[in-house]
Amino acid sequence: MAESHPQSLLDALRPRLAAVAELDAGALEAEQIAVLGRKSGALTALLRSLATLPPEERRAVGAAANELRQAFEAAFVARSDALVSDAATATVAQRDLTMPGRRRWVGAEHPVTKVVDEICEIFHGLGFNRAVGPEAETEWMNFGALNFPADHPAMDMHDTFYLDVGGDARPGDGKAVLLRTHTSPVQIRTMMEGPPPYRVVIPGVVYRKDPFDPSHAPVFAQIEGLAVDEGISFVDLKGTLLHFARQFFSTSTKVRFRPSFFPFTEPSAEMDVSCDLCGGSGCSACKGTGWMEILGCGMVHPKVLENCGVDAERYTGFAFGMGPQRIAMQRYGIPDIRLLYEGDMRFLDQMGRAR
Ligand code: 2NL
Repeated sequence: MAESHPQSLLDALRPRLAAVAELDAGALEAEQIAVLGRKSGALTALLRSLATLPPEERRAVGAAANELRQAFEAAFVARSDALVSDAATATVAQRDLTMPGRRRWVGAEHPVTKVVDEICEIFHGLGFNRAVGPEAETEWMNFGALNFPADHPAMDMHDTFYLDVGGDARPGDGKAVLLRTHTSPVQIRTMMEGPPPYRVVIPGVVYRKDPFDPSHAPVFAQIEGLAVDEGISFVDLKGTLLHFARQFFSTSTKVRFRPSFFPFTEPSAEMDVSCDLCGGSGCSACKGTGWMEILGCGMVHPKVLENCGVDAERYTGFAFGMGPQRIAMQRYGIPDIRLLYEGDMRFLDQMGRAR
């Protein structure tokens, strides 16, 4: 019979025990299978065959075989642990400890938030306080009180988001509820609350049925301002807005006023500022004109004052409105308004690095 004697098999395995400590990961796995594998391990087979031995030999060989199995098991575990810790040490050794750390993202103010806060701060320095109000308004608060004629195209269903809040209100009757198309209703509320003087700036979002394209959005930011007191004239409007432009852009910024029309102001104007990129000589930012349009303004229409219970014989005022998103796009060179809505961290990260 070719089957080896149990004792000589034990003698053959002993030297392999000492060699375990030198095996690499692959050889270790092969040796574990060859010695203690459940199906074909040499020692496993020997332990299984103990039952066939004569009793006195079974005891002696059995004790030696079990001792050897425990020794192999311990050696395999020890070698496996050693290989794992060697690998970890090697990884640490490959690390470049002189490499600069990665800066952690700490967030940045959104460019529109920065522009809105800066504008409000400048007007705060002139005695204007911030006011806010609801985004859902009645048609009267958004249009009627502001002297819009009943057939004004802005009141069309195609331009304004009307909300169906039940009841029998219909677009055009003043009672219909809509998403405000400008922040003016907050000024209306301010004036209805009590007598002048008022000096307020109103930042907020407004809604219009516009496409979402590079220069339009159906939800966008606006800032309006209002000053009403005894003896306020167009001179106060010009002086206030010139001061604002020089604070916000630069001390050498020039302004010009062009006649315009709004139902809620008379007279009305658009204010341009000299382009601070080219200094007025003409560039891509100002489309070659040397001027950038930044706001609309005018003297509050007496009808609007009366609609709010303010005595238009005694009080006069000026008002203005601007789009802080357009101003932020001009200032930071942002080519597409949609970038202001996407929350793309790469964009916000660039903004965080901008001044
Ligand atoms: C623009 C023009 C403007 C106003 C807004 C206003 C509000 C009241 C009374 C009178 Cl309650 N006027 N707001 C006045 C002139 C212009 O906005 O181009 N905005 C982006």
